[in-house]
Amino acid sequence: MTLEALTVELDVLQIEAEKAFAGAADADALELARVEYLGAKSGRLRSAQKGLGAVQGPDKPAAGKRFNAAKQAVEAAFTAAQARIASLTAARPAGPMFDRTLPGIRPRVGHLHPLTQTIEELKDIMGRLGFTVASGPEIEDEWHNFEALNIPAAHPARDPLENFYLTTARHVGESLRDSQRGSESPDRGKPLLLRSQTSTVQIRVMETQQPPVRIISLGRVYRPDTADATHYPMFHQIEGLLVDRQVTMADLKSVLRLFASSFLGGDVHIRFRPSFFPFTEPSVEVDMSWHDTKTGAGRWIEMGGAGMVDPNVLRAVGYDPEVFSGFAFGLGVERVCARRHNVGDIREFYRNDVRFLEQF
Ligand code: FA5
Repeated sequence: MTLEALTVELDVLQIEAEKAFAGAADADALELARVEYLGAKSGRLRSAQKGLGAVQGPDKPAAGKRFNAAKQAVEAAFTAAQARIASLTAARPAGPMFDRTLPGIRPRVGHLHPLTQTIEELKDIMGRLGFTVASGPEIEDEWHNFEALNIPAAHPARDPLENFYLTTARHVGESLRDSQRGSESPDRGKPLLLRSQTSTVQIRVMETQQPPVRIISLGRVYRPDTADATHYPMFHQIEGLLVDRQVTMADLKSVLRLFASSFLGGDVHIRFRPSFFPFTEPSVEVDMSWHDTKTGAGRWIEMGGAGMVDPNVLRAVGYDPEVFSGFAFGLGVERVCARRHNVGDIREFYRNDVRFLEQF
């Protein structure tokens, strides 16, 4: 081999090696290039070194010098590429981007709406007093919402302006009362409405069950009331009904007092004010009082209505009022819940503002 031939070979080798190392995109590509140019057994530099041994005579020192220069240049190109790829890898680590030293993001855990919490708690308290939960439909007929509750056709409570009558739906005559009466339903085609009180469930239960009856019913009711701090057009009531032999007003008051102190705390007082409901006689408004935390004064708030089940209602469902008596009550769940949590406006429960709701 001549010095010129070796020089040309080394020139080409150096250029190609520098290009290969500079172009290696990752550690794998760089390793392939290293084996090709710097491989100990069959790398191209190693082959060139063999050619060096074939250069004879006075050219030998110059050939050795040229070989060493090429070797250093190729090794330097490799080292530079190694550093470049190492810095790339440090900036963008392989595998998923996960830094376990970063502070975590606490997952948002939802919880039940305060009204739902209240409903569950009321069921629990009344369950401990021996009342089981009954339910009825929100779309009702006039029999269950009015007539059986001793609210006759001419009664102002039946005014279409006081109720949400449904203009399209009509009774199809499928109620239990209808089936008990035979195939021809007297209610077929009669108007339906969104129930305005949970007292409807009293009737539905008594129609299908003989005394003793001891139930509560919780659910939505609808009235065209203007929304304000204590009213909403859709709200919830808890209805209680106990029918047995020798039930008295004293039983009613005892149950409501136990109920109030369990739910609102021991310092709550209840009072009955004489009132009127067509389905109870005598009837009362139930007020509850507590100490206003701001003024320290006691305040009475109306929570619902109650009374002894009217004999006409007992008769309407086939009970003998000479044998059985009972009490019933109906309280507004929004008002009870607002009282419990010191919320001044029941509309807050329906604004769906998470900042408000997550406090409960
Ligand atoms: C009744 O609905 C009777 N059915 C209660 C009853 C049951 C009496 C059994 C006797 C025997 P009243 O219309 O007063 O009664 O409503 C009862 C409670 O519901 C009220 O005291 C109040 O707490 C709540 N309430 C009434 N209207 C609204 C409304 N628009 N928004 C929120 N709560 C209301």
